[in-house]
Amino acid sequence: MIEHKILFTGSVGAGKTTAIQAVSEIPVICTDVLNSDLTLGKEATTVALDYGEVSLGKTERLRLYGTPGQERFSFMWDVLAQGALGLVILVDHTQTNPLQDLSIYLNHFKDTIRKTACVVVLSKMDASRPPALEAFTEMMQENHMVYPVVEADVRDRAQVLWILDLLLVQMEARL
Ligand SMILES: Nc1nc2c(ncn2[C@@H]2O[C@H](COP(=O)(O)OP(=O)(O)O)[C@@H](O)[C@H]2O)c(=O)[nH]1
Ligand SMILES: [Mg+2]
Repeated sequence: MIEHKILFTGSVGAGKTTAIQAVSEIPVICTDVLNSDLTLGKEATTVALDYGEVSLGKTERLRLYGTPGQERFSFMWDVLAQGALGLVILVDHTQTNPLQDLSIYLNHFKDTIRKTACVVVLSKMDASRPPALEAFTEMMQENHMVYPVVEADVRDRAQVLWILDLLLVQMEARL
């Protein structure tokens, strides 16, 4: 069995836990606790990590890790990024400045991104205005990062599998 480690990151509420739960074949190990920060408007939030698994055929398995969203837990981001072969950056497009949210993760994970595969996913599009997709691709280009920027509903298993496929295609192209 060949295993690949995939990391899901992005701000609080962007859909990391939801995405992993949508595809995982094992019960997702989830370390959400009651949120002490009421300004985030969420009852539970991920303080350490999420973990799930999905197999692809009989020979490959993806180990899916979700990072804690809040920047004050960013020491965990580096620990989790070790050995990752692909990074999914989730951007909650209902937020006031999704571009700025993306830049936090592009900056923090820039070394990982250059070494691995990456997909930027704009989430919660059903509840949001239409995206300025060019602005996102421009930001990636300014950082010399040529990776897909897509819209997806990560509650939908098929769409999360599609995101993983976008990563795998890049990983294969590198081999
Ligand atoms: N309306 C809408 N809600 C979504 C979508 N994706 C995720 N959610 C909801 O957003 C909430 C936060 O998601 P969660 O996975 O906990 O975010 P995390 O903090 O990144 O782990 C959950 O209640 C999800 O059901 C979406 O595409 N549209
Ligand atoms: Mg979470």
